[in-house]
Amino acid sequence: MKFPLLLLLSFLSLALSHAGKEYTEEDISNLRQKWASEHPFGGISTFAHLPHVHCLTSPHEGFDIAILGAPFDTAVTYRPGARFGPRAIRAASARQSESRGFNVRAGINPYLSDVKLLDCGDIPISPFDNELALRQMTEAYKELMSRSTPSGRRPIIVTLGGDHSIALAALRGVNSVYGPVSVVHFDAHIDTWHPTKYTSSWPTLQSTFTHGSMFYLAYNESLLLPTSNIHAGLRSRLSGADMSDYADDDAQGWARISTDDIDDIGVAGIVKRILEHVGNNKVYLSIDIDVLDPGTAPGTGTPEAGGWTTRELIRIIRGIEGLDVVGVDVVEVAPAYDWAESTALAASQVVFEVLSSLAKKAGAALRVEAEARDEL
Ligand SMILES: *[C@@H]1O[C@H](CO)[C@@H](O)[C@H](O)[C@H]1NC(C)=O
Ligand SMILES: [Mn+2]
Repeated sequence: MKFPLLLLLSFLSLALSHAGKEYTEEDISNLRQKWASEHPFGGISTFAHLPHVHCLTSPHEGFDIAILGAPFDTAVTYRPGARFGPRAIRAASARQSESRGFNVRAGINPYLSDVKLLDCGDIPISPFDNELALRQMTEAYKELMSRSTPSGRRPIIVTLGGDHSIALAALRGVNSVYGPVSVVHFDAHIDTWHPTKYTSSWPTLQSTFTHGSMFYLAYNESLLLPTSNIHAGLRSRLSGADMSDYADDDAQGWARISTDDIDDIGVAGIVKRILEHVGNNKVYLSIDIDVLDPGTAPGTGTPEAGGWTTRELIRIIRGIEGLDVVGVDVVEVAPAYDWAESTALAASQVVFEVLSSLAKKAGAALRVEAEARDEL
């Protein structure tokens, strides 16, 4: 009997040695002490080093605000390449982090607040079939918008585009929870173009879905509140020999602030017009990086000379921080045409400013709820 027992013991000790060293809580805490911190240039690239969760497949992981990539660019009218936007914006956000995230302009560190932020990764979107792509994006947004935050509210999704057409799917998602909303749209272009404004002798249903027509389609699907939408930063050429594009835009319920208006009414005047126009409505905030001057942000699909500086855009975004924003996109970053990450850097700063506003508002709402609970 002795021999088999010895054999058994030696097998056991072999098995234990494979299990490796035993760690105490103290060992683990020592390891954390030594290795947990990340340099800005290190680590796997998520937005601002936020934790990454594949949210679409993790329904039990609650979050208040999510970064979501929409790497899609097969609905563009000029330069493709925005499918690489989410990666580029994440990489350019590397110097943002919990430990260096206090926003002096906003007076908050969005990464050190009560509000739970995640990087939800990217939606897998077909690059071969735009009908399927739109269906995939729509389902993804509806799925994520149906989730609940840790305090039982609806989450806010901040999308990194992708070309601008992704906004149609995001608006469908927002609509599935809130019904029609106001859109505050920063862009050099109106993007309310009727699909027939893109001349083609080969009309198909699918070719009506583009990054210049998605707000027309959103209007057509009644996703927008009538007369409560506003563009800011417009300066592109229009179709034909008259203002009929603007007449169409009027008919779809939009007001317009041009790029040049900043010289006449300043940042404060622009902020005032946006706030007066949308008031207390729920707002979808859509920021096409081509609203910036291509000298600042060359890495984009349809650049238009003579735009705003990043500083001007940031000051406008800070000015409208009180809006009731329920969804956001920052789109049209196409890094192949970028210089020294400047477009991606501008986009990552814009996202930071937006996250600061969102975290400030959501944090205040959480505190009000907590106080109400304490009084019970
Ligand atoms: C939307 O487009 C369809 C097809 O062109 C049209 O029949 C319908 O009247 C449009 N709806 C609105 C609200 O414009
Ligand atoms: Mn656009």
